[in-house]
Amino acid sequence: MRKIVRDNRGVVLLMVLATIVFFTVLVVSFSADQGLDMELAYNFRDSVQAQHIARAGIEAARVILKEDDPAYDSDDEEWGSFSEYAMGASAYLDGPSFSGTLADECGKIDLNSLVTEGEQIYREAQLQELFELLEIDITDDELDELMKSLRDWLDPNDEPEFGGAEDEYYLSLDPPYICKNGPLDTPEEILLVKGMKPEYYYGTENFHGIKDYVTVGTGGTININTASRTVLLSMSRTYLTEDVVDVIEDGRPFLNEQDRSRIQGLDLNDPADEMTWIKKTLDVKSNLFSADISGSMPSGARINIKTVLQRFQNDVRIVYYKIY
Ligand SMILES: [Ca+2]
Ligand SMILES: [Ca+2]
Repeated sequence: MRKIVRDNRGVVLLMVLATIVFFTVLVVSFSADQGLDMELAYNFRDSVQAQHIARAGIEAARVILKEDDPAYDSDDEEWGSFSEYAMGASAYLDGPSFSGTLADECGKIDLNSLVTEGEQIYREAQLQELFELLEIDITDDELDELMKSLRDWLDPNDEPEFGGAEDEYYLSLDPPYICKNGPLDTPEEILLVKGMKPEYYYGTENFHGIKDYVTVGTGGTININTASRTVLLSMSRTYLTEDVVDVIEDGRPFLNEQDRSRIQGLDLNDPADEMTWIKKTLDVKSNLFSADISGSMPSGARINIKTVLQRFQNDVRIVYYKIY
């Protein structure tokens, strides 16, 4: 009997110990959970704040563009030094900050203009010349088929050109998708087109891709003040030669259309059809800008926002918005 009682005591002691261990584990894991919850809450709070800071940067970009002189656009204007402005503005925020760039999209080639009525031969030649200037590793036949497929992708009809592609081709893919039959919404959409390889867009260690030279939504005009040397050269082998592009780069900014007559070696009165196209395409102003801005908190939380801003009459609209 005594032995049994002693055994019971042992069992009770074990039960008490087990209970204490159980509650200790519970309390420790509860407070660890609470700590994790708090950390998650702080992270969430900081990322929301970082997002608002980035958004404030976008608003600052909109105001700068609203106040800009729309008669001509050149990066010697205030919008061209947005990154310095962001640094200065952030100094007042005491901790949080935003940084980024505001760039002109009209210095690039609008991919959608490939199907612009009456301009197709010049647009196609320009895009092909771009591939050539960048020394992208693609054969002439592959490039020719890519141009046809891109035209089919953009044009509203469903009849493929020889070497091109419409629904029948895209629906046979895994996963299948339908042909756009309309303008691209973003330049990256070109990656869906038959024959377009990622390396042509993003580049490799051996050549630059077309990414930094193409856009969508500008309507096709090219701003002589902001276009890169490559984009200017791609416009015309005959008229926009290395020498003429030198003159353009040295003569910036061009303040209005008449001002373009300062470009020695480029006779805008030449009656050739190609010159008529150049005269119409080579502009001194822009209507589309991209703002790539990140907001940061002292904790390290960081949110990036990419927007495309369209200047229309007296307003600046956000036409594309991506958080990444
Ligand atoms: Ca301006
Ligand atoms: Ca089509």
